[in-house]
Amino acid sequence: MKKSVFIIICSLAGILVLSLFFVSPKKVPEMSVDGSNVYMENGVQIVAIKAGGGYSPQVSVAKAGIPTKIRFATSGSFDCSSSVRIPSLHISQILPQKGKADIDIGTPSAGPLQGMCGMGMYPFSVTFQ
Ligand SMILES: [Cu+2]
Repeated sequence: MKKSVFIIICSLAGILVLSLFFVSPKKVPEMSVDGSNVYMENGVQIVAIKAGGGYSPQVSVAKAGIPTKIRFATSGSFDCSSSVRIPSLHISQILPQKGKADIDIGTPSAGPLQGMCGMGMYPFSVTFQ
């Protein structure tokens, strides 16, 4: 009797450990190639990206040739994704821990724009076309 209880507990623990191993990490990068996070506001194109534990969507597609701002939304983000860098535009900005911050990127020409967190650990990109 005691032995079978022990076996059951052990196998439950085993299943738990295995399921954690298979289910937990590895976030699939969220992509938004349909432009659903891109909209116009007073003649300015807004690319909305959430920051916190990385950037979401990690890949966005927007239109080239119009004045554009990237609007970062944070909600209690204390990790380094609240420090944004866009090296090709010499942009380096600390986002508020909670709220929204616009980064004006001017009028982008066609091509990809790469950004990342302060440490270069979390990437994001906006492809202008
Ligand atoms: Cu980082």
